[in-house]
Amino acid sequence: MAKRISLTRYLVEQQRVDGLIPGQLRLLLEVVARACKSISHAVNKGALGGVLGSAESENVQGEVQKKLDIIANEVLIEANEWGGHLAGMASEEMDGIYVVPNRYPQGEYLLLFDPLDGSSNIDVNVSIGTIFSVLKMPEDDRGVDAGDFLQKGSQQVAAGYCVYGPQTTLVLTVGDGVAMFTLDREQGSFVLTQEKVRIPADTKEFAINMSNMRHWDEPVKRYIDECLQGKEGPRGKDFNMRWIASMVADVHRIMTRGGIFMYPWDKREPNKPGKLRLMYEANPMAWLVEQAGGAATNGKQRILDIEPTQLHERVSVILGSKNEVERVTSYH
Ligand code: P6P
Repeated sequence: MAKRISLTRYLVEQQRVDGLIPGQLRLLLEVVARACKSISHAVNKGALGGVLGSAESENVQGEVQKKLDIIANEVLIEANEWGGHLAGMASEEMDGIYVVPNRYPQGEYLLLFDPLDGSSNIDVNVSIGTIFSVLKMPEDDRGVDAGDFLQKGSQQVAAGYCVYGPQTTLVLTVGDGVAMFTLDREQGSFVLTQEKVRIPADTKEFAINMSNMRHWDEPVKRYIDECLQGKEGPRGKDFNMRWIASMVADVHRIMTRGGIFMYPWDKREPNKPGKLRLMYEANPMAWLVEQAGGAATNGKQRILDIEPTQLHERVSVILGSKNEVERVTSYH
């Protein structure tokens, strides 16, 4: 069996090779990985850990919080606040930003995360995950505030997710391609299991919540309708559909075998640009997908070029196999 390379060794060697991972960023990524390991253990306990079900509270999005949403958020905050590598954090589960307390040294990075995405799947034992994005504090800065987080996705210095499924897999980019690490529970460490991940440019698999079809805009209806017509239709081939309703799991399938994922704008709430959040869901996933040779747009422009105006702003998401994303975008 090929020699197993740990996450730590991979990051150290990458740091030596291309300097894309300064020491503080390597520390940040290792701390986040350790936090994901703790979250994985909590998730895997399920009913035995008394962690299922609702926390009887709502987050800033007005969504009912699951106990594990809050646990995962606390794990990430507590793991990262003391290390001296961060100036602040932002989370789907917190209204405002979290400034590293004065009793700890301040670092130059900003960490944004959805601590447990897909939490409606927790109680039914379907894969869920953590999504994270890393930005740098603006140079001339005198103290972190919410405005420092409002940077385009193209400014990210690291992005990744950890999917808690049959395996616990950490997927990471620092701008030099995408690597995947599988949690070795016997060693208690993440081990490199794939690098230079590539998404095929074409696919026969689309992921969208079909129950919203009557609310979609015409370009999305046209694209899906053509897929449904199969071999006899304009696409000349049959398509398959998947919808796990856990973005991390749907995106991981696409990172692994291609496909197109869509959560487009729809007429249900016309003032909302989409359901998914730009800063800590769409931006990290868009960078990972592009780093693996795929594409990610909001139907009209590259997601990574969107200038954010609010921490929790939402966006329409079309991402995955490059040729399919370009086709849908051309229909808009
Ligand atoms: P729907 C999970 O709540 C999430 O934010 C994404 O992970 C997922 O892709 C989407 O919402 C599912 O939404 O409307 O199909 O339940």
